[in-house]
Amino acid sequence: MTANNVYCVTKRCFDNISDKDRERDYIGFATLPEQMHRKSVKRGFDFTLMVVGESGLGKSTLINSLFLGDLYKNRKMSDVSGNKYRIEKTTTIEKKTMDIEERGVKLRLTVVDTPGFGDSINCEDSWRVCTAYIDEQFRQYFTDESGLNRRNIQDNRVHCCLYFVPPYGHSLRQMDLELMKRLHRKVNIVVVIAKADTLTSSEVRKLKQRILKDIEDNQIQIYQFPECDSDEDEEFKQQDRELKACVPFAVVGSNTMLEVAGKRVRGRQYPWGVVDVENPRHSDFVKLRTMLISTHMQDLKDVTQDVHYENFRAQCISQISQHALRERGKLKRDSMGNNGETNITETDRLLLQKDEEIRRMQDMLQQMQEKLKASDKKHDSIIDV
Ligand SMILES: Nc1nc2c(ncn2[C@@H]2O[C@H](COP(=O)(O)OP(=O)(O)OP(=O)(O)O)[C@@H](O)[C@H]2O)c(=O)[nH]1
Ligand SMILES: [Mg+2]
Repeated sequence: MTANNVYCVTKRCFDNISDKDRERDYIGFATLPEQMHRKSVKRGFDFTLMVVGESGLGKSTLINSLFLGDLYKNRKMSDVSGNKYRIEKTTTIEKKTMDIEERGVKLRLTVVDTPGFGDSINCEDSWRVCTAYIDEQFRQYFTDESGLNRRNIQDNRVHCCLYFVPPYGHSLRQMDLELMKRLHRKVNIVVVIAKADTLTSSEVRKLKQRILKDIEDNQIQIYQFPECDSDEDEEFKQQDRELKACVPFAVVGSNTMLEVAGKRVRGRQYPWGVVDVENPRHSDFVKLRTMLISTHMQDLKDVTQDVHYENFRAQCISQISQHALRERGKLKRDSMGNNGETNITETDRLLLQKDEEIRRMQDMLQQMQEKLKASDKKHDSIIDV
Protein backbone atom coordinates (compact mmCIF):
# COMPACT_ATOMS: atom_id res chain seq x y z
CA MET A 1 0.00 0.00 0.00
CA THR A 2 1.46 3.37 -0.97
CA ALA A 3 1.61 6.30 1.44
CA ASN A 4 -1.09 7.98 -0.60
CA ASN A 5 -3.38 4.96 -0.29
CA VAL A 6 -2.82 4.82 3.46
CA TYR A 7 -3.78 8.48 3.64
CA CYS A 8 -6.96 7.87 1.60
CA VAL A 9 -8.04 4.91 3.73
CA THR A 10 -7.37 6.76 6.97
CA LYS A 11 -9.15 9.84 5.68
CA ARG A 12 -12.18 7.83 4.54
CA CYS A 13 -12.32 6.06 7.90
CA PHE A 14 -11.96 9.40 9.67
CA ASP A 15 -14.73 10.94 7.54
CA ASN A 16 -17.07 8.21 8.74
CA ILE A 17 -16.67 9.28 12.33
CA SER A 18 -19.58 11.43 13.34
CA ASP A 19 -19.11 14.87 14.96
CA LYS A 20 -20.69 13.49 18.11
CA ASP A 21 -18.01 10.83 18.26
CA ARG A 22 -15.33 13.46 17.79
CA GLU A 23 -16.72 15.51 20.66
CA ARG A 24 -16.64 12.46 22.95
CA ASP A 25 -13.35 10.90 24.01
CA TYR A 26 -12.83 9.30 20.64
CA ILE A 27 -9.95 6.86 20.40
CA GLY A 28 -10.46 5.60 16.86
CA PHE A 29 -10.70 1.81 16.94
CA ALA A 30 -14.31 1.96 15.76
CA THR A 31 -12.90 2.08 12.24
CA LEU A 32 -11.27 -1.34 12.64
CA PRO A 33 -14.08 -3.29 10.92
CA GLU A 34 -13.87 -0.94 7.95
CA GLN A 35 -10.10 -1.31 7.78
CA MET A 36 -10.43 -5.08 7.88
CA HIS A 37 -13.13 -4.99 5.25
CA ARG A 38 -10.93 -2.95 2.91
CA LYS A 39 -7.97 -5.22 3.49
CA SER A 40 -10.00 -8.37 2.73
CA VAL A 41 -11.56 -6.86 -0.37
CA LYS A 42 -8.13 -5.88 -1.62
CA ARG A 43 -6.73 -9.33 -1.00
CA GLY A 44 -9.72 -11.10 -2.58
CA PHE A 45 -11.34 -14.36 -1.54
CA ASP A 46 -10.70 -18.01 -2.34
CA PHE A 47 -13.33 -20.72 -2.21
CA THR A 48 -13.08 -24.35 -3.23
CA LEU A 49 -15.98 -26.71 -3.65
CA MET A 50 -15.72 -30.44 -4.30
CA VAL A 51 -18.36 -32.90 -5.52
CA VAL A 52 -18.33 -36.54 -4.48
CA GLY A 53 -20.69 -39.43 -5.13
CA GLU A 54 -21.64 -42.39 -7.25
CA SER A 55 -21.13 -42.29 -11.00
CA GLY A 56 -23.96 -40.83 -13.09
CA LEU A 57 -25.73 -38.94 -10.30
CA GLY A 58 -25.34 -35.61 -12.06
CA LYS A 59 -22.31 -34.15 -10.24
CA SER A 60 -20.72 -32.59 -13.30
CA THR A 61 -24.09 -31.37 -14.53
CA LEU A 62 -24.85 -29.68 -11.21
CA ILE A 63 -21.46 -27.97 -11.05
CA ASN A 64 -22.07 -26.71 -14.54
CA SER A 65 -25.56 -25.51 -13.61
CA LEU A 66 -24.31 -23.85 -10.43
CA PHE A 67 -21.30 -21.99 -11.70
CA LEU A 68 -20.12 -22.54 -15.21
CA GLY A 69 -23.11 -21.63 -17.33
CA ASP A 70 -24.38 -18.17 -18.05
CA LEU A 71 -24.93 -17.57 -14.34
CA TYR A 72 -22.41 -14.77 -14.34
CA LYS A 73 -23.35 -13.23 -17.64
CA ASN A 74 -23.66 -9.77 -16.08
CA ARG A 75 -20.42 -9.96 -14.20
CA LYS A 76 -16.78 -9.78 -15.16
CA MET A 77 -15.49 -13.30 -15.46
CA SER A 78 -12.23 -14.62 -16.82
CA ASP A 79 -11.98 -17.66 -19.07
CA VAL A 80 -12.75 -20.89 -17.32
CA SER A 81 -9.85 -23.13 -18.02
CA GLY A 82 -10.97 -26.50 -19.34
CA ASN A 83 -14.63 -25.53 -19.35
CA LYS A 84 -16.60 -27.93 -21.47
CA TYR A 85 -20.32 -27.72 -21.77
CA ARG A 86 -20.87 -31.21 -23.08
CA ILE A 87 -20.58 -33.30 -19.97
CA GLU A 88 -18.91 -36.65 -20.24
CA LYS A 89 -18.17 -39.26 -17.65
CA THR A 90 -15.57 -37.88 -15.27
CA THR A 91 -12.56 -40.20 -15.09
CA THR A 92 -9.98 -38.14 -13.25
CA ILE A 93 -10.09 -35.30 -10.74
CA GLU A 94 -10.88 -32.15 -12.70
CA LYS A 95 -10.15 -28.79 -11.14
CA LYS A 96 -11.64 -25.69 -12.69
CA THR A 97 -10.85 -22.24 -11.44
CA MET A 98 -12.53 -18.99 -12.33
CA ASP A 99 -12.03 -15.45 -11.15
CA ILE A 100 -15.31 -13.72 -10.52
CA GLU A 101 -15.71 -10.05 -9.69
CA GLU A 102 -18.85 -8.54 -8.27
CA ARG A 103 -19.09 -4.91 -7.15
CA GLY A 104 -15.31 -4.77 -6.79
CA VAL A 105 -15.11 -7.93 -4.69
CA LYS A 106 -12.88 -10.56 -6.23
CA LEU A 107 -13.57 -14.24 -5.73
CA ARG A 108 -11.35 -17.03 -6.96
CA LEU A 109 -13.75 -19.94 -7.17
CA THR A 110 -12.47 -23.47 -7.70
CA VAL A 111 -14.67 -26.46 -8.35
CA VAL A 112 -13.20 -29.92 -8.03
CA ASP A 113 -15.10 -32.57 -9.96
CA THR A 114 -14.26 -36.14 -8.99
CA PRO A 115 -14.81 -39.42 -10.82
CA GLY A 116 -17.94 -41.10 -9.56
CA PHE A 117 -17.57 -44.37 -7.74
CA GLY A 118 -19.64 -47.49 -8.13
CA ASP A 119 -18.31 -48.79 -11.43
CA SER A 120 -15.48 -50.79 -10.00
CA ILE A 121 -16.06 -53.69 -7.62
CA ASN A 122 -13.76 -52.05 -5.13
CA CYS A 123 -14.72 -48.41 -4.50
CA GLU A 124 -11.71 -47.92 -2.26
CA ASP A 125 -9.62 -46.35 -5.05
CA SER A 126 -12.22 -43.72 -5.94
CA TRP A 127 -12.61 -42.81 -2.26
CA ARG A 128 -8.91 -42.55 -1.78
CA VAL A 129 -8.63 -40.11 -4.69
CA CYS A 130 -10.99 -37.70 -2.87
CA THR A 131 -9.46 -37.97 0.59
CA ALA A 132 -5.93 -37.78 -0.85
CA TYR A 133 -6.84 -34.60 -2.72
CA ILE A 134 -8.17 -32.94 0.45
CA ASP A 135 -5.11 -34.01 2.46
CA GLU A 136 -2.76 -32.80 -0.24
CA GLN A 137 -4.28 -29.31 -0.16
CA PHE A 138 -3.92 -29.21 3.63
CA ARG A 139 -0.32 -30.40 3.35
CA GLN A 140 0.46 -27.72 0.78
CA TYR A 141 -1.09 -25.02 2.98
CA PHE A 142 0.85 -26.29 6.00
CA THR A 143 4.11 -26.20 4.02
CA ASP A 144 3.36 -22.70 2.69
CA GLU A 145 2.48 -21.50 6.17
CA SER A 146 5.78 -22.77 7.53
CA GLY A 147 7.72 -21.19 4.66
CA LEU A 148 9.23 -17.77 4.21
CA ASN A 149 6.58 -16.10 2.08
CA ARG A 150 3.55 -16.53 4.32
CA ARG A 151 1.78 -13.40 3.22
CA ASN A 152 0.72 -14.52 -0.24
CA ILE A 153 -0.45 -18.05 0.39
CA GLN A 154 -3.05 -19.29 -2.04
CA ASP A 155 -5.76 -21.14 -0.18
CA ASN A 156 -6.62 -24.25 -2.18
CA ARG A 157 -8.09 -26.15 0.76
CA VAL A 158 -11.46 -27.75 0.08
CA HIS A 159 -14.02 -25.66 1.95
CA CYS A 160 -17.10 -27.66 1.10
CA CYS A 161 -17.88 -31.10 -0.23
CA LEU A 162 -21.24 -31.73 -1.89
CA TYR A 163 -21.99 -35.37 -1.22
CA PHE A 164 -24.46 -36.82 -3.76
CA VAL A 165 -26.99 -39.38 -2.55
CA PRO A 166 -29.01 -41.31 -5.16
CA PRO A 167 -32.74 -40.63 -5.26
CA TYR A 168 -33.67 -44.28 -5.75
CA GLY A 169 -32.56 -45.85 -2.47
CA HIS A 170 -34.48 -45.86 0.80
CA SER A 171 -31.78 -43.96 2.63
CA LEU A 172 -27.99 -43.90 2.87
CA ARG A 173 -26.23 -47.04 1.69
CA GLN A 174 -23.38 -48.67 3.57
CA MET A 175 -20.86 -47.28 1.07
CA ASP A 176 -22.22 -43.74 1.54
CA LEU A 177 -21.82 -44.09 5.29
CA GLU A 178 -18.29 -45.46 4.88
CA LEU A 179 -17.17 -42.63 2.63
CA MET A 180 -18.81 -39.94 4.75
CA LYS A 181 -16.96 -41.32 7.77
CA ARG A 182 -13.70 -40.95 5.87
CA LEU A 183 -14.52 -37.40 4.91
CA HIS A 184 -16.34 -35.84 7.84
CA ARG A 185 -13.24 -34.96 9.90
CA LYS A 186 -11.52 -33.45 6.87
CA VAL A 187 -14.13 -31.33 5.14
CA ASN A 188 -17.56 -29.70 5.52
CA ILE A 189 -20.00 -32.21 4.06
CA VAL A 190 -23.21 -30.84 2.57
CA VAL A 191 -25.50 -33.69 1.53
CA VAL A 192 -27.57 -33.35 -1.64
CA ILE A 193 -30.21 -35.70 -3.04
CA ALA A 194 -29.40 -36.04 -6.73
CA LYS A 195 -31.93 -35.99 -9.57
CA ALA A 196 -34.75 -34.89 -7.31
CA ASP A 197 -36.99 -34.53 -10.36
CA THR A 198 -37.40 -38.31 -10.26
CA LEU A 199 -39.15 -38.13 -6.88
CA THR A 200 -42.57 -36.87 -5.80
CA SER A 201 -42.75 -34.17 -3.10
CA SER A 202 -43.69 -36.66 -0.39
CA GLU A 203 -40.91 -39.06 -1.46
CA VAL A 204 -38.43 -36.20 -1.18
CA ARG A 205 -39.70 -35.39 2.33
CA LYS A 206 -39.46 -38.99 3.52
CA LEU A 207 -36.02 -39.53 1.98
CA LYS A 208 -34.73 -36.37 3.66
CA GLN A 209 -35.96 -37.57 7.07
CA ARG A 210 -34.42 -41.01 6.66
CA ILE A 211 -31.07 -39.58 5.51
CA LEU A 212 -30.93 -37.25 8.51
CA LYS A 213 -31.73 -40.14 10.86
CA ASP A 214 -28.98 -42.30 9.34
CA ILE A 215 -26.51 -39.45 9.68
CA GLU A 216 -27.41 -39.03 13.34
CA ASP A 217 -27.44 -42.77 14.12
CA ASN A 218 -24.01 -43.18 12.58
CA GLN A 219 -22.58 -40.09 14.28
CA ILE A 220 -21.55 -38.46 11.04
CA GLN A 221 -20.68 -34.81 11.38
CA ILE A 222 -22.13 -33.03 8.39
CA TYR A 223 -21.81 -29.26 8.10
CA GLN A 224 -23.87 -27.59 10.82
CA PHE A 225 -25.41 -24.27 9.91
CA PRO A 226 -24.49 -21.67 12.52
CA GLU A 227 -27.13 -20.20 14.81
CA CYS A 228 -28.68 -17.05 13.42
CA ASP A 229 -27.79 -13.92 15.42
CA SER A 230 -30.70 -12.65 17.49
CA ASP A 231 -30.23 -9.09 16.19
CA GLU A 232 -30.69 -10.12 12.55
CA ASP A 233 -33.83 -8.82 10.82
CA GLU A 234 -36.91 -11.03 10.55
CA GLU A 235 -36.51 -11.58 6.79
CA PHE A 236 -33.01 -12.95 7.26
CA LYS A 237 -34.14 -15.15 10.15
CA GLN A 238 -36.92 -16.58 8.00
CA GLN A 239 -34.50 -17.27 5.15
CA ASP A 240 -32.16 -18.99 7.62
CA ARG A 241 -34.99 -21.19 8.98
CA GLU A 242 -36.04 -22.20 5.46
CA LEU A 243 -32.46 -23.03 4.56
CA LYS A 244 -31.98 -25.27 7.58
CA ALA A 245 -35.31 -27.01 6.97
CA CYS A 246 -34.15 -27.91 3.44
CA VAL A 247 -31.20 -30.05 4.49
CA PRO A 248 -30.33 -32.34 2.72
CA PHE A 249 -30.89 -30.28 -0.42
CA ALA A 250 -32.88 -32.03 -3.14
CA VAL A 251 -31.37 -30.80 -6.39
CA VAL A 252 -31.89 -30.91 -10.11
CA GLY A 253 -29.21 -30.02 -12.64
CA SER A 254 -29.36 -29.23 -16.31
CA ASN A 255 -27.15 -27.83 -19.03
CA THR A 256 -30.03 -26.93 -21.29
CA MET A 257 -31.67 -23.54 -21.62
CA LEU A 258 -35.36 -23.81 -22.51
CA GLU A 259 -38.01 -21.30 -23.51
CA VAL A 260 -40.94 -21.38 -21.07
CA ALA A 261 -43.74 -18.78 -21.44
CA GLY A 262 -41.37 -16.43 -23.23
CA LYS A 263 -38.71 -16.79 -20.55
CA ARG A 264 -35.41 -18.60 -20.92
CA VAL A 265 -34.90 -21.03 -18.06
CA ARG A 266 -32.36 -23.68 -17.19
CA GLY A 267 -34.45 -26.82 -17.25
CA ARG A 268 -35.19 -30.40 -18.17
CA GLN A 269 -37.79 -31.08 -20.82
CA TYR A 270 -40.09 -34.07 -20.23
CA PRO A 271 -43.08 -35.24 -22.29
CA TRP A 272 -45.38 -33.91 -19.57
CA GLY A 273 -43.65 -30.61 -18.95
CA VAL A 274 -40.52 -28.74 -17.96
CA VAL A 275 -38.59 -28.97 -14.69
CA ASP A 276 -37.24 -25.51 -14.03
CA VAL A 277 -34.01 -25.96 -12.08
CA GLU A 278 -34.29 -22.53 -10.46
CA ASN A 279 -37.93 -22.83 -9.46
CA PRO A 280 -38.02 -23.33 -5.64
CA ARG A 281 -41.14 -25.48 -6.03
CA HIS A 282 -39.27 -27.88 -8.31
CA SER A 283 -35.97 -28.22 -6.40
CA ASP A 284 -33.70 -26.77 -3.69
CA PHE A 285 -31.17 -25.69 -6.31
CA VAL A 286 -31.46 -21.95 -5.61
CA LYS A 287 -31.29 -22.45 -1.84
CA LEU A 288 -28.11 -24.49 -2.25
CA ARG A 289 -26.60 -21.83 -4.49
CA THR A 290 -27.59 -19.02 -2.12
CA MET A 291 -26.09 -20.87 0.80
CA LEU A 292 -22.81 -21.57 -1.01
CA ILE A 293 -22.33 -18.24 -2.68
CA SER A 294 -23.93 -15.60 -0.55
CA THR A 295 -24.89 -16.62 2.95
CA HIS A 296 -22.52 -19.31 4.26
CA MET A 297 -19.34 -19.11 2.22
CA GLN A 298 -17.40 -17.37 4.98
CA ASP A 299 -18.66 -19.75 7.65
CA LEU A 300 -17.65 -22.76 5.54
CA LYS A 301 -14.20 -21.21 5.26
CA ASP A 302 -14.02 -20.48 8.99
CA VAL A 303 -14.97 -24.07 9.92
CA THR A 304 -12.37 -25.37 7.45
CA GLN A 305 -9.71 -23.19 9.07
CA ASP A 306 -10.71 -23.59 12.72
CA VAL A 307 -11.77 -27.22 12.82
CA HIS A 308 -10.61 -29.33 9.86
CA TYR A 309 -7.29 -27.64 9.18
CA GLU A 310 -6.53 -27.40 12.90
CA ASN A 311 -7.07 -31.20 13.14
CA PHE A 312 -4.69 -31.75 10.28
CA ARG A 313 -2.14 -29.31 11.68
CA ALA A 314 -2.24 -30.89 15.12
CA GLN A 315 -1.65 -34.33 13.56
CA CYS A 316 1.26 -32.98 11.51
CA ILE A 317 2.89 -31.31 14.48
CA SER A 318 2.52 -34.42 16.61
CA GLN A 319 4.04 -36.57 13.82
CA ILE A 320 6.95 -34.15 13.40
CA SER A 321 7.68 -34.06 17.14
CA GLN A 322 7.43 -37.86 17.39
CA HIS A 323 9.90 -38.17 14.54
CA ALA A 324 12.28 -35.69 16.19
CA LEU A 325 12.01 -37.62 19.48
CA ARG A 326 12.80 -40.89 17.72
CA GLU A 327 15.82 -39.32 15.99
CA ARG A 328 17.11 -37.91 19.27
CA GLY A 329 16.65 -41.28 20.95
CA LYS A 330 18.65 -42.92 18.15
CA LEU A 331 21.47 -40.40 18.50
CA LYS A 332 21.51 -40.90 22.24
CA ARG A 333 21.64 -44.69 21.91
CA ASP A 334 24.52 -44.38 19.42
CA SER A 335 26.46 -42.20 21.82
CA MET A 336 26.14 -44.70 24.71
CA GLY A 337 29.11 -46.87 25.64
CA ASN A 338 28.91 -50.64 26.00
CA ASN A 339 28.43 -50.30 29.72
CA GLY A 340 25.27 -48.28 29.05
CA GLU A 341 26.75 -45.02 30.32
CA THR A 342 26.70 -41.94 28.14
CA ASN A 343 30.27 -41.23 27.19
CA ILE A 344 29.76 -38.14 25.09
CA THR A 345 26.97 -35.65 24.58
CA GLU A 346 25.11 -35.17 21.30
CA THR A 347 27.05 -31.98 20.54
CA ASP A 348 30.32 -33.74 21.28
CA ARG A 349 29.30 -36.45 18.85
CA LEU A 350 28.58 -33.97 16.07
CA LEU A 351 31.86 -32.17 16.76
CA LEU A 352 33.72 -35.48 16.62
CA GLN A 353 32.05 -36.22 13.29
CA LYS A 354 33.17 -32.86 11.92
CA ASP A 355 36.72 -33.40 13.24
CA GLU A 356 36.83 -36.76 11.50
CA GLU A 357 35.73 -35.16 8.24
CA ILE A 358 38.39 -32.45 8.51
CA ARG A 359 41.03 -35.07 9.29
CA ARG A 360 40.02 -37.08 6.20
CA MET A 361 40.25 -33.98 4.03
CA GLN A 362 43.69 -33.12 5.45
CA ASP A 363 44.88 -36.67 4.63
CA MET A 364 43.61 -36.34 1.08
CA LEU A 365 45.34 -32.98 0.72
CA GLN A 366 48.65 -34.42 1.99
CA GLN A 367 48.40 -37.36 -0.43
CA MET A 368 47.79 -34.99 -3.33
CA GLN A 369 50.76 -32.79 -2.35
CA GLU A 370 53.02 -35.85 -2.16
CA LYS A 371 51.87 -37.02 -5.60
CA LEU A 372 52.51 -33.54 -6.96
CA LYS A 373 56.03 -33.46 -5.45
CA ALA A 374 56.80 -36.92 -6.88
CA SER A 375 55.70 -35.92 -10.37
CA ASP A 376 57.73 -32.67 -10.09
CA LYS A 377 60.85 -34.69 -9.18
CA LYS A 378 60.30 -37.00 -12.14
CA HIS A 379 59.90 -33.99 -14.41
CA ASP A 380 63.11 -32.38 -13.07
CA SER A 381 65.11 -35.58 -13.62
CA ILE A 382 63.94 -35.84 -17.22
CA ILE A 383 65.07 -32.27 -17.82
CA ASP A 384 68.43 -32.98 -16.15
CA VAL A 385 69.05 -35.86 -18.58
N1 LIG B 1 -33.21 -36.72 -14.23
C1 LIG B 1 -32.10 -36.08 -14.04
N2 LIG B 1 -31.01 -36.40 -14.76
C2 LIG B 1 -29.86 -35.71 -14.55
C3 LIG B 1 -29.77 -34.68 -13.58
N3 LIG B 1 -28.52 -34.19 -13.60
C4 LIG B 1 -27.85 -34.88 -14.54
N4 LIG B 1 -28.64 -35.80 -15.11
C5 LIG B 1 -28.27 -36.72 -16.18
O1 LIG B 1 -27.51 -37.80 -15.61
C6 LIG B 1 -26.50 -38.23 -16.50
C7 LIG B 1 -25.13 -38.20 -15.79
O2 LIG B 1 -24.79 -36.89 -15.47
P1 LIG B 1 -23.31 -36.45 -15.05
O3 LIG B 1 -23.38 -35.04 -14.65
O4 LIG B 1 -22.34 -36.83 -16.10
O5 LIG B 1 -23.07 -37.39 -13.79
P2 LIG B 1 -21.73 -37.52 -12.90
O6 LIG B 1 -22.19 -37.70 -11.50
O7 LIG B 1 -20.83 -36.39 -13.16
O8 LIG B 1 -21.13 -38.89 -13.45
P3 LIG B 1 -19.58 -39.37 -13.35
O9 LIG B 1 -18.77 -38.35 -14.07
O10 LIG B 1 -19.56 -40.70 -14.02
O11 LIG B 1 -19.24 -39.48 -11.92
C8 LIG B 1 -26.57 -37.30 -17.70
O12 LIG B 1 -27.29 -37.95 -18.70
C9 LIG B 1 -27.35 -36.09 -17.19
O13 LIG B 1 -28.07 -35.45 -18.20
C10 LIG B 1 -30.96 -34.37 -12.84
O14 LIG B 1 -30.98 -33.49 -11.96
N5 LIG B 1 -32.08 -35.10 -13.10
MG1 LIG C 1 -18.88 -36.32 -13.82
